[in-house]
Amino acid sequence: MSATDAMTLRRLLANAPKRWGHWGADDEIGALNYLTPDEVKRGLATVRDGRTFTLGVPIGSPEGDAVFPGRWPAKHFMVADKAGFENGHWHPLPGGLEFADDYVTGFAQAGTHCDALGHMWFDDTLWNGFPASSTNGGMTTAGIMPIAERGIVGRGVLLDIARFRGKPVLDRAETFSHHDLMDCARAQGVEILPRSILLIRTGWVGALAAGQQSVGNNYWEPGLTFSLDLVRWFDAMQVPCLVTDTLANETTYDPETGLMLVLHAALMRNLGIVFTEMAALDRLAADCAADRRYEGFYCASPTKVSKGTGGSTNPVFIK
Ligand code: UVW
Repeated sequence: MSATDAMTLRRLLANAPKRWGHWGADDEIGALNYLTPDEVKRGLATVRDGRTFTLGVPIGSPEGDAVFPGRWPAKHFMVADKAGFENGHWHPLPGGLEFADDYVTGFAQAGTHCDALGHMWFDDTLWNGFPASSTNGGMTTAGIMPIAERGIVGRGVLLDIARFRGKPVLDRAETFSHHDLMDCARAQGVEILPRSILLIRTGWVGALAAGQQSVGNNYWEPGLTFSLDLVRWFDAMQVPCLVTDTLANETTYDPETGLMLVLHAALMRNLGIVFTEMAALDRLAADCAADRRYEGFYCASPTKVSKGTGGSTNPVFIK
């Protein structure tokens, strides 16, 4: 980023709200603090018939998973299998049991995942004012562990922007705002209450999986785009966690300034809103469209990666 870009980002965020210190100088979970036991009960109270939806995308697929440019897909290797017993590499356990073991390696930010609040920063400062140097060699502040210890549990609201706009999937670089979220909620007959976990469907992850979109040069995904009003709205609504079916939860470039991933700065770094990305929302969305119920109990927790910048998750939504 050039010095001018950095100045532009500072200017954009100069009057935007910031929640540093709000939950104490040591806080590492930010807006998850809004998910009090009452919010967990509010989420539970939305459950009517107990239908469950898992929101994780598969990883380690032989053809390669979609990942943000600069990353590579998870790799999955068999370490022990029947062939290894047949060729004498492995021997049955006393009693005769044999086993299959495997090894999975990949980016913490590949597949459905939560970002640690310190995953992105600027001006050498992470969430809550922690120094960027605390990322060196592993996240000693604002890593994924405190979020994983806490869990993300509450009332979830699905906002199906793609369906609301009458299309299966949003276009490359197509944007929407908090006004669109409110209009979508109204059309769906669901209320976005303060402290609701927002799940926004664009259709993008489904389109990537189906090969209708791909990650390549000039990658530019659809999504929310920065405005001061939008950041103020997220703050006023006390949104604890933003879940989307895109790789990075926001349109890749701010259409006005060309800056990249501005909401990672405005919502994650400054407000402490936890980002959960690459959720599979198509099946849930079809169900919500069928029964016109767009709220439910949302429950997720990332993997406890020691000093990690993020962690895989397979959230469960219960209606
Ligand atoms: C990027 O870092 C680009 O996205 P994510 O928030 O998935 O980690």
